[in-house]
Amino acid sequence: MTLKPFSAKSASFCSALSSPWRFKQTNDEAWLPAQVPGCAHLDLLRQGVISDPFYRANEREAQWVETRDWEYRTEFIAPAEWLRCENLALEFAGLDTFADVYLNGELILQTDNMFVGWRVAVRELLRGGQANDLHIIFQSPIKRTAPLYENSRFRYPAVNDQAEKQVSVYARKAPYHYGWDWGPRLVTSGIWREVRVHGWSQACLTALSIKQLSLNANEAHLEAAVEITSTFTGAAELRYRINDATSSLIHTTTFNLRPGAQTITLPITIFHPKLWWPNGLGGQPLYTLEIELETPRGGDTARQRLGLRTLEVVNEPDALGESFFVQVNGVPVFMKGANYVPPDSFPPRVTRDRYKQMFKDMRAANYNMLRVWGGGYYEDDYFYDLADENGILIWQDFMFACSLYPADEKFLQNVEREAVYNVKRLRHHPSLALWCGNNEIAVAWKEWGWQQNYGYSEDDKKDLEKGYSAIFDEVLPNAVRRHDAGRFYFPSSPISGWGSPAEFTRGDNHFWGVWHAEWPFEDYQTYIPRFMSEYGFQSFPDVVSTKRFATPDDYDLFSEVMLHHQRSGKGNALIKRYLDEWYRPPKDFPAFLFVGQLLQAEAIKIAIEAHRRAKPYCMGTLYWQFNDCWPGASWSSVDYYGRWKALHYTVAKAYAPILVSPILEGGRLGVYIISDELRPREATLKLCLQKFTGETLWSDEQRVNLAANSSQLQCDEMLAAFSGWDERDTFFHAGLWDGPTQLSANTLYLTKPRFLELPAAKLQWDVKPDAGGARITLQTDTLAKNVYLLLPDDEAAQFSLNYFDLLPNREISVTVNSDFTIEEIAAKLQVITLRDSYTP
Ligand code: BMA
Repeated sequence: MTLKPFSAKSASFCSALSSPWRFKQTNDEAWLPAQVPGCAHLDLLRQGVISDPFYRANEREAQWVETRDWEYRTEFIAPAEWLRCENLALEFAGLDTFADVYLNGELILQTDNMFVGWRVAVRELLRGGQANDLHIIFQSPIKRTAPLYENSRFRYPAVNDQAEKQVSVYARKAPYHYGWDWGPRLVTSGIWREVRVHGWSQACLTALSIKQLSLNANEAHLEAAVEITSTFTGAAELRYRINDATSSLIHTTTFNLRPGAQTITLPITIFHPKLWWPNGLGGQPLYTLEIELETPRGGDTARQRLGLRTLEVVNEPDALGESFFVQVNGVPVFMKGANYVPPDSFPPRVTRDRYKQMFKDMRAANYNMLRVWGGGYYEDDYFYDLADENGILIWQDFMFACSLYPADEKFLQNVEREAVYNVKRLRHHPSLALWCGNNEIAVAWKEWGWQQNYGYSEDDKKDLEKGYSAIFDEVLPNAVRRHDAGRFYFPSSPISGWGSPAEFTRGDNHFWGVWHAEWPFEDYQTYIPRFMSEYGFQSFPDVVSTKRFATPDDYDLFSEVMLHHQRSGKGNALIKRYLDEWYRPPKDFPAFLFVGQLLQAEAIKIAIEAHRRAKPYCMGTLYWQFNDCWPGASWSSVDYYGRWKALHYTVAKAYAPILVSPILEGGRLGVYIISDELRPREATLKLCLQKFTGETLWSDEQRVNLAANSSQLQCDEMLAAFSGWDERDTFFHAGLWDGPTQLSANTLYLTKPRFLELPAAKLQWDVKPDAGGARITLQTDTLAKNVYLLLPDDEAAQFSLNYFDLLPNREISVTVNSDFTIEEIAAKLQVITLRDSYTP
């Protein structure tokens, strides 16, 4: 059905300022071309002044940029359309960070927070018919905050700030810019989000909030609060409609406007509402509310999308401790996902295509939640639109992580402005699940030794605790209460630490026993919390990605470049230590990169399956971390260039709606079936114990009833009851089938890979054309463990499956997208197995 257009009488507009920009360092004479949105580093890179800071150790040579002041300038002619408006505002969606903004020589704005958007009325200052000069001077964030650091009574902990003088806490600027344990230090300055011009006459729409009053199968009742700013007194008309392809009913209301700000409330009813569900449980229908305000000589228009669902975070004492789970449309939903860090050290170069691809990657791996972690920035509107469309619930941290912060009046006001701005910007997204005050500050204060290591006096401690409380118990929750009432807020993630088993009964947990404390992978099966919001294990990018930032001379785990691209202190040594325990020594560096990824995937597979088996005691698993801001060693499952690591392929399987999970514990072989589906179903469970050569020692087939939304132990056998097996050459396989459709399959080895006697499999494959690439069909006689496919010269090639085990006498089909011809693919395709990583 076609919708009638609105009358479109209002002459308001909002458009990006598109005139060309120039930039320079304040002390320089010459202006150079700039790109806006952008930042000084990106402009310097384009001008050839600095070299790619991601390549080898170039980052070091770019450090001077953070200590300089940068100026940006553009000239623009105001078109007649603008000048017809009674009011014109310049809107800066993001200035990074300490900016003085001049229009035609007049100072119109001073900023100190990269996380907020700014709006300045400029009608009086704009010149008609001649060029207007917009000039922005960014003061170095380091120099600007240095006096605060120097004059402070004490040092604030900022454990990831990679400078000697840790000034990051004084600036409301993305913390990771100052360095993190997975990223470089590149402290940017610039116009990092769009500059727009908004023009209107008499009245404009400044904000919109939609409250869902009730929701049932027949009707949804909503209330929209429309904030209006007016320069006019008299009658106005407001027309609005909800678009959902079946209805286009326009409602009209008239009222009197007075000068200043006012709010109009609109009742909205949606009949037969379609519910929004997280990925995996249903669709993501979205409605659009369109509003048009009309006054005799002006007005404005606005639109906002919405989704209908109920969502509660249930965090309360229960018989087992303290729950932490998400309930959507009345159903407790197990959360599967990861932690998200900024996808680039330079945010303005993240394109829409990149965002789209990231959400495709999350969906392909069966995510239903992503935690936007507090050391980056509040993401772009487009990011949250994609979360809505893809059913990815967003756990939104406020941008505070692993540090303590000042809490003087000025700082608190700045934080309040930031919180209100972002809460109002993001609250309408159906994907928004919760707000969290900060990352790890509460546990750090108690358990990371800050109180001793920083030499605080008792008075210092009291002040720091008071300051903490002012931000996380007052300013932030008040902003949520006032502008997003009803949404769950909690001050700090995690709620519990991992020092004692009792902690694992309460709330969410970041379990870093594995990795930071060097505990064994098996501990993931012991330390299971009510909700696991962080845990992880590192790997390097694969060889195709590594050659983009390093040369073959750097191909050594302890080379200068590989150490430079590892920012977690003892990271490379840790990878090696765990690798030695689990795998045979890789024969060379490319083989190490391959096996290092298997190691990471192994660790996280153990954890995810343990968490899912423990449902509903445990109701969520978010591994650290989905993505990267640069190429290097990290806990990510998708590397900086967008290439899936072995981990991402493993996660896709481990997060499938139905999972069969075999486990060997003390000689008992248990097979669990976990279903996230909301309906029960029947299936066939096929089990077998096989030699690597293909000989079947035992097999079984049974019909099983899968209860909805559950984890059940389906089968429990003593391994010793079977004969003929040897842990070095035997595997256990479990497959769950619905007729010819495989719902889940899983292979369990009886010992660590390094003890396996892997046969020299005769792997054969053929390559046939397939839409946009090729289909590769592989066969083997004996077990081929961890088949790794790669097209070394095609950095964008993505295989539908990779790093998989091909079982004896089986066949598997894999598709790959590639720009190569089919002949090139066939000729260049490399097929490697785990056995090849240690045999010459
Ligand atoms: C967690 C995160 C990050 C960090 C990661 C790996 O604590 O919150 O601060 O990058 O661990 O150490």
